[in-house]
Amino acid sequence: MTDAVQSDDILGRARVKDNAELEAYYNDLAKLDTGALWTVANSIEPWQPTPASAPVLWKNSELRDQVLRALDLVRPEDAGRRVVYLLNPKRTEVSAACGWLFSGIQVMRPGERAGAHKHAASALRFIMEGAGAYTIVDGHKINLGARDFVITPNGTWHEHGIAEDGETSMWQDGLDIPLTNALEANFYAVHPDDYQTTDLPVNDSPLTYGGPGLLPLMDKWDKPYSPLMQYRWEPTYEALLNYAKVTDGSPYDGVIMRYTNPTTGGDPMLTMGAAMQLLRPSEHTKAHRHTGNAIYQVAKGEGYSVINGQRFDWKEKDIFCVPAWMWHEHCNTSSGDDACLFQFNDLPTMTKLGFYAEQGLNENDGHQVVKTN
Ligand code: 1HN
Repeated sequence: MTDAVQSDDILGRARVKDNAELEAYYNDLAKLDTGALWTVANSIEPWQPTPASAPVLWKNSELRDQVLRALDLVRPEDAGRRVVYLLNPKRTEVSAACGWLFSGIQVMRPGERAGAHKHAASALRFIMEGAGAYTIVDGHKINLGARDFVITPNGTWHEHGIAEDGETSMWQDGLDIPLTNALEANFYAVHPDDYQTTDLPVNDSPLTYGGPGLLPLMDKWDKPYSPLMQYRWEPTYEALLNYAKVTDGSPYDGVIMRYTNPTTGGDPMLTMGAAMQLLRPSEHTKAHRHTGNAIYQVAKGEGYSVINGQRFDWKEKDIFCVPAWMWHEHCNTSSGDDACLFQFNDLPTMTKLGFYAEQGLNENDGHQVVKTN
C-alpha cells in the first residue's frame, strides 16, 4: 500500500549540490528577501499530496461527559458558542480537526439561546442528541431532530437555542474556518439586535423545499447555496434503503448519497459538501484515496475503518477524520444490521479549483495491510 519513493535525482527535479560559493550566494539572496527556487523546489512541488493531518478517532464515550461538563462552567452569553472543538494533533496552529476543516461539539440546555452572528466561513451541523433544539438562519427558524443535517451558508445570520420544554442537546459543528482564514478572507459580525426577529413561519425552508423532487412553481431562489437548510434523518435513511434495493453501491463507499441543493443538484454550500453512506451487514469496502479532507460521524451501527493502514473501531456518535490522499476503507462488523456514516468534506472546494483526484487500491484485493505495533 505504500508508494514507491520517487527519486529527485533526475532531470526535471532540482538536484543542485551545495557548495561554499552557493551558500554565499543564498546568504546574499536572503538579505534581499529572495531565494533560489532550486533549494525549495522539491519540497514545494511534492510528487503527490502530502497530508498535514493525522487520522484521528474521537470516541463519544470519552467525549460526551467532558462536553456536558461545559454546561456548568460557561454560559453561551459569555462563550459565544459553547463548543468543545476537535483538535487534530498535527493541526494545532490552525485549530483544525482535519485539513482546513474545523469541527466541534456544541451543547445547550433548555431555555438557552446563543446570539446571532455571521461570518464569511460556512457552517453545518449534525444533530447528536436532545430535543427542542432550533437554529435560525437568516430568519428561517428550523426545528432540529437527532441525525438531521443543517446548513448555515457563508454570510448568513445564525443563532441557536433550545425550547424551554426541550432537553439538553448536542450537535457536531463543521466549519471551513481554517480554510477561510488560510485564504485570508474571513469576516465576522455580531447581529445589531443580538438576536434575530422573524415573521417567517417556523420550518418554512424544509416545508417549501423538502418535497421529493418538487420545487414551488413560484420559486425565485437565486442565492449561491441551498434554500433547503435542513435534511432530516428519516427521509435520508429511507432514500438510502431504497437506493440499496437497486444498486450494488460503490466498491469504495457502499451505498452513498450526497446532500444536494434541490434547485441545482449541486452541493448545498459553495465550499463544503456532505454525504450519508450505508454499509450493508458485513460489508467491507475496498480502499481508495482522494484529495479533500473528510470528517465522519457514525450515524448508526458499528464497525471500523482502516486509514493508511491504521484500524479505528467505531460506533454510533463516534467521529473520525480521513485526511487528504490517505487510503481508507470501511467495514460494518454487524452481520444483521446496516451501519451509516455521515460525513462532511471540502470536496466542493477541491472540485471547483480543479484539484479533485482519486485512486483505487488494486493490490491485496483492494484492502490495506493493517499496521500492528
Ligand atoms: C460558530 O459560529 C458556531 O454558530 C459554532 O454555532 C462553532 C466555531 C468557530 C467559529 C464560529 C455556531 C464555531 C463558530
